[in-house]
Amino acid sequence: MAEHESLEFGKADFVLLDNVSLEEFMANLKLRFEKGRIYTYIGEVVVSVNPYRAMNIYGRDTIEQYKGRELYERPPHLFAIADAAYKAMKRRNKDTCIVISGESGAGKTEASKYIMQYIAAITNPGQRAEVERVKNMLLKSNCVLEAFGNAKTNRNDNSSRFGKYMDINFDFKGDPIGGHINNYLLEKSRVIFQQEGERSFHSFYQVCVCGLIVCSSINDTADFKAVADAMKVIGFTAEEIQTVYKILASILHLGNLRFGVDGDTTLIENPKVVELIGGLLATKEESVEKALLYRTVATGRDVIDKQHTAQEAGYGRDALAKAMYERMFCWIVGRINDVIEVKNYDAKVHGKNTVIGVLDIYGFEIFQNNSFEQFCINYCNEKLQQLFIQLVLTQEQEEYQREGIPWKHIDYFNNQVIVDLVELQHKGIFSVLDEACMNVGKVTDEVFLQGLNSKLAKHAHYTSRKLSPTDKSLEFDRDFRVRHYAGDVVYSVVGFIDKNKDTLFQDFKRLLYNSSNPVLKVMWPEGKLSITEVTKRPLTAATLFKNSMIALVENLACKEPYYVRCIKPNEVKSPLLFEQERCRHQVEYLGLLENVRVRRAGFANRQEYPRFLQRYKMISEFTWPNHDLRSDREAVKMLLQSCGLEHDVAYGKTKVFIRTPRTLFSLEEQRAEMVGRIVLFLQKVWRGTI
Ligand code: AD9
Ligand code: MG
Repeated sequence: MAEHESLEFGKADFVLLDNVSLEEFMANLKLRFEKGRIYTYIGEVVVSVNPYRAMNIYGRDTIEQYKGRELYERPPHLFAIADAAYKAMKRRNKDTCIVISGESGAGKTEASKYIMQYIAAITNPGQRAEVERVKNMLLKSNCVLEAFGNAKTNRNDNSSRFGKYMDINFDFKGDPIGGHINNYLLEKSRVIFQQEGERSFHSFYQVCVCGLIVCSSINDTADFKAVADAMKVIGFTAEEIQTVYKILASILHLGNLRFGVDGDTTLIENPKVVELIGGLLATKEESVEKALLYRTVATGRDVIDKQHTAQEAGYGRDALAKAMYERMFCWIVGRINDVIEVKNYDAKVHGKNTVIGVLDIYGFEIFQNNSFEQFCINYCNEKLQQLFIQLVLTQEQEEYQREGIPWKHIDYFNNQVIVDLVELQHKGIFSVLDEACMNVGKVTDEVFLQGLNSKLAKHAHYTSRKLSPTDKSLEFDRDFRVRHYAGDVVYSVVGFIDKNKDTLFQDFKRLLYNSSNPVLKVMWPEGKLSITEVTKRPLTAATLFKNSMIALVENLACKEPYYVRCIKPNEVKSPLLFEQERCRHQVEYLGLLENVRVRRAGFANRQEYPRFLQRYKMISEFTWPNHDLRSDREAVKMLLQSCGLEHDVAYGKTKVFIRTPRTLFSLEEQRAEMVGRIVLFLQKVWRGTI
C-alpha cells in the first residue's frame, strides 16, 4: 500500500477524515508530526508543521520522486505543490503563485527556499548555460537578502524583517530565464534598537564577529564568507562590496556618537568618531559634523543654518543610521534585480513568458512591546488571510451558487472587518495616523491615540485603556488593542507618529549625495536638491505600506494561487514538542477546518463544457469526432455516462464539476489510450496499409 494511504501515518489529506471536527483534525496533525510526517494536504493546500530538525526529505532522490507527478501520487510534500504550480504554468500557460503563510517561526522562509531549490532542480534538462546562470543567481540571492534583512528575534533566530515576493520568469520551454524581487517595508528601527534578547540584522555581526548576543544557532563567521561569495557570484563589484561594509561600519560608529552642550552650543563629545565616519563615507569630517549639528531651513527668501539641540541631534543621528541601512538594503535588492531581470527575450519570437511568484513575508507576531512595525506586519498578515478567504472560501462557494450546484453554505470568520479597521479611507487606523501627522498644531502620539478613540470607540475589534479602563491587558495609558484574526495584540502608541513621518533631514541626503564614493552617491539621488527645491510632502510610511500591500494582493489575485500554511508546533524550537493549545489556535485562525469543509463538500476540478469536450471527446463514440446533441452540456453528460463516471460529477450551468481527482485521472488515462490508438491508425493510413 502506498504510504499516503496507510493508517499508521494518519490521513495524508484532511479531506479524508471520517468526521470533520477540530478533535479529529488535531489528532491527525499530531499523529503525523510525531511520525515525522510534517506535510498534510487539504486538497491542493499544503499544511506544514515546523519540524525544528534536519529532515532527510529534500534530497535529489526525493526531487526525482515528485518530478512531473500528479499531486496525489506521492505523500504530501512542498515539492508536490511546487510541481503543481509549475505544471499549471507550463501546460496552461498560466501565471501561478505560491503563497506561504503562518506566524513568525512557522517555517515560511525555509519552505520558500525548498520550493525554489525544487524548481531549479527540475528545470533546464538541456543544461543551457544562460539558464544555469539565472538559476544560480536566484538561489544565491536568498543568502544575501537573509544576511541583510533577517535578524534574531525572540520568536525566531532567523526572522525575516522584510517582506519578499519573488517572480521567477520562464520561457516557452519552461526554463527559468530571470526573475524579479519586490521587497516590503524593512523593519529598520532594529538598527538603533532591539528588545532584550534580540539582535540587529545578521550583517552587523558578520562584519564584526564580536556581537554581544552570540546566538548558538548562528555562525556569523561562516555566514560572512558565504555572503561575500554570494555577492561576488551575483556580480557585485569589489568596490560595491567594500562600500556595503563601510556603510555597516559607519552605522556602528554613529551608534557611538554622543552629543553634549556647552552654554548654548551643541557639540559632539567624541569627535574622533566623526573623523572615522567621514573617512568611511568619503566625505569631509566637517561636513559630517555640520550635518549632525545643524539643519538648513528656508525662511522666506533666506536660507539659514539652525543649530540642533542635543536631543534633536540624537534624533537626526538615529534617523540617519536607519535610513542608510534601509537605502542600502533597497539598493542591494535593486542590484540583484538588475542581474536577474529577463534579458533578450522576445515574446513575439518565443511566445509568452510565464511567471511563478513565491511570497514569503514576515509572519504574524506578538512581542512584549509592539509598535508601528508589528502593526504593519500584522496588517500584512490580515491582508493575506483575506486573500485566502476570498480565493479559497468565498469564491469557491459563490461559484457553486452561480452555477446552480446544490450547496449548503459553510460559515467562517471573515477578517475583512479588521482589514477595514486598518486601511479604510478616513476611518481606518492608518488614516487617523496620517491625519495626526498633518496636524498643524500639536503632533504627538497622544493626539493620534485621541483620534483613534474618538473614531473607533464602537469598533468591535478596537479598544484602548481609555475606552476599557478596567481591562488588565491594557497596562498603560498609551496602549491600544486590536483584535486580530490571529489573536489580540496590544500596541504602544509611542513612536507611531515619528515612524510614520519618517523624516530624514535634507542635510543628510545632501551629505551622502556629495560623497566621493560613487556607489554611495547613487543611493541618494534626491540629495542633489537644495532646501528651497524640496517642497513636496512625502507620502507617509503607513500610506506607502498600505499601497504596496494593495498592489501585492492585486498581483497575487490575478495568478493561480497555491497555498502553504505553516504551523509552529511550540515556542521553544523543540523537534519533539507538539503543544496542543498553540497548534489548535493556529488551525482555528488559519481557517483550516473551514477549508476542509468547503473542500470536502466541493469539487476538485471544474471545466467549461467546450473545453472539457475538446480534451476528452475522443473517448466516447457519442462525441467523436463531433456530437449531434443539443448542447455541449448534453454531450458531456453522454460522454461521462458512457464511461461510467457520472456518479462523481455535477453539471453546472457552464461547467462540469468533478468531485475527486481519481475521476480526472481516469479520464486522462482513457484519453492517452485513445490518442495512442488514433496516432497508430493515422500512421497506417499514411503508409497505405489500410
Ligand atoms: V518569520 O515570520 O520570518 O519570523 P518563518 O520564516 O516562518 O518566520 P523560518 O522559515 O525562518 O520561519 O523557520 C524558523 C526555523 O525553524 C528555521 O531557522 C529552522 O531552524 C526551522 N525550520 C523551519 N522549517 C524547517 C524545515 N522544513 N526543516 C528543518 C526547519 N527545520
Ligand atoms: Mg521568514
